[in-house]
Amino acid sequence: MAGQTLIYKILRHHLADGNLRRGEECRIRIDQTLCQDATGTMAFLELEAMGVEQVKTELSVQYIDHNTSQFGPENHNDHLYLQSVCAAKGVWFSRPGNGICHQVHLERFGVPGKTLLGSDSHTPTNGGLGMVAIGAGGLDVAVAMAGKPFKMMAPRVIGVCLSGRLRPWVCAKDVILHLLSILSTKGNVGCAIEYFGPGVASLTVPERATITNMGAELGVTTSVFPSDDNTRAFLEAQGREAAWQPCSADPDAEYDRLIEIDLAELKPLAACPSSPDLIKPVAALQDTPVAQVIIGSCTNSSLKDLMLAAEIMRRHKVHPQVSLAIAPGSRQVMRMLADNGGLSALIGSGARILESACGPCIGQGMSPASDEVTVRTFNRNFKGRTGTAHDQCYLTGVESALMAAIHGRMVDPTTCSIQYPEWQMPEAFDTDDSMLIPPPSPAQAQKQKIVRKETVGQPPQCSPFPHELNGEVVIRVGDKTTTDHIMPAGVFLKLRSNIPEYAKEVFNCFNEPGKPTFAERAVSVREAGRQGVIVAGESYGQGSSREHAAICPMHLGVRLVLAVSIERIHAANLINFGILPLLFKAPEDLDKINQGDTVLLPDSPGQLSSGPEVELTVITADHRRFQLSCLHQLSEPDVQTVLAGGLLNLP
Ligand code: MIC
Ligand code: SF4
Repeated sequence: MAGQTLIYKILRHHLADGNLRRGEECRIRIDQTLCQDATGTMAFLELEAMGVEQVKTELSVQYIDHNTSQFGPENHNDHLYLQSVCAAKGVWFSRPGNGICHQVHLERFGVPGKTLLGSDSHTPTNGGLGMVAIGAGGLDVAVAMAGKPFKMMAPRVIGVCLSGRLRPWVCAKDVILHLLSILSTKGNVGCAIEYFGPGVASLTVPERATITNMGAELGVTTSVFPSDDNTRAFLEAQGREAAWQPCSADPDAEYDRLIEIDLAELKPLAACPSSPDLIKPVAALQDTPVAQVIIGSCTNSSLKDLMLAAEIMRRHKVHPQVSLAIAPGSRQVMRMLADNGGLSALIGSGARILESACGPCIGQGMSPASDEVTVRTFNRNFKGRTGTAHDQCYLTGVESALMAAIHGRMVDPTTCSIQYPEWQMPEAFDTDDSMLIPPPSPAQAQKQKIVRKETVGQPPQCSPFPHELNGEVVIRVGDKTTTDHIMPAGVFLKLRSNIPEYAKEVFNCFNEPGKPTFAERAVSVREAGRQGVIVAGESYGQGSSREHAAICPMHLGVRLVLAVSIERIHAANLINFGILPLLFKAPEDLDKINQGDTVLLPDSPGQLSSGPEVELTVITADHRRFQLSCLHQLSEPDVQTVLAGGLLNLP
């Protein structure tokens, strides 16, 4: 029998139900959960609706890192709700200013060999520590906090064998951008990535975390590195040596697909506008004028990243045509940078220092000028995510971003004459946890009053799925439609706990001036007693885990999404909120359906329960009628969830 992959070793250890056979459904025990505020408010409202008194995980943490700009009372109202509900339910609370959830979790909580479920798609960042860390919708995380196992498909494992060592000026970000150039952002549903090989030992934990972080862009379920001496060194320096345990795949582990990467052969790369898989060497972009550079986000804002920035900017000034902004990933990073003089070097160079939070990564300020190039060390560059409709956003590692900040144009960093500053992991990080509030004793928790200001809404409600669906196509969208396109963040992020208001913005990037908006069209379909239908191409629902991309369409009466393919987290969110995800049996049928067409699904309980095939009738706007064969990938419990109108309607 072949040896085991690390992912399967960890999954086997956590198996609660089902078989660990690739492609089959299983349920795994979740040791830790994390939530961030933009998804956490809804997750906790759902947890309350489920009647859970105290969370049942080993550890659950709520971070405030996304909605920290606080224009108007909404964000702070959410923070107060979250702080109080965490105290009532037994959850750690990371206060605003303490940093980005994934970075802080890596520093203070992640444990090799454990499972982590987070209501954020970049939760696999902690795979850099040897965890099976998975992103999910808020409701799935609430269910895990309630102590129930997480339902997932046992993944196909892509083994990535690393050899060699990165050359100076080539960085961990280039590893994952290279992988994105091979695997792209679509077609990887049901896969997971495991890194192994002699090159692993040359990468520090923060570098590994950069790589696992952007596995989210590939659409894989999780990405994992082994836990080795570097992991131990990192945990020791965090004062958490007791959390270390070694874990790795068996030497003869078999992978479903093998990719080999010689780190020494990689070049500095960039993801070009407007998808993380449009990869070019920075050399091919040489001399492209750049107006803005931002270093930060959960991908590239560790102490290692920012010390590199500080060491280089100590001897350089920001180009007069460039605005350089820096958002340290955590308070720990910010403080160590301040104490060792790095912050002063950055300020001296002309950099603008931002809060330790997601900030510009989620469109909270720093939107670039129209059509000007912004170079960011982030993980997503979907059109408009910067807050500027006509943005030109490139994603690179810190090295290439700094070159752009100094020269005002793209420069391949391997061609520069600057000495590459080597970084040594500190023997001890600053481990002041005073911004982390631990859960009180259960007795104290019982006395905790939950603060519920007027803008903190209600958990969503949905009626059972209609026996005979009489739908109308409210929109038809193309390939790679992301959850940012479905439910914009940026200035609308503050509406996350107010579904009726937020729902007005569904698909707002496709609204045309003078014509009814998506929300208005959906509401007229709903008022006519019919159900809304969304038709989409490949890889629908890429990107963010925001369950609002299901909840808000559901609020507007959408009950069916018909697509060529649907990404994992979004498909789960649709089911959780009573929307039926169906796939075209023949992808070319996509071209036969248009906005305004009628879609009939007779006998939904019978059709959904009798196998994967579903027959629809389509009546086009010009009265042509035809049958359309579709497929569903729902398990029997999923079918029951959709028919009940979502998970919250089930006992
Ligand atoms: C993102 O990077 O898109 C976010 C904002 O972190 C999301 C979560 C959200 O929409 O609140 C994610 O990655 O899941
Ligand atoms: Fe925050 Fe950006 Fe990371 Fe999402 S990708 S968690 S918005 S820093």
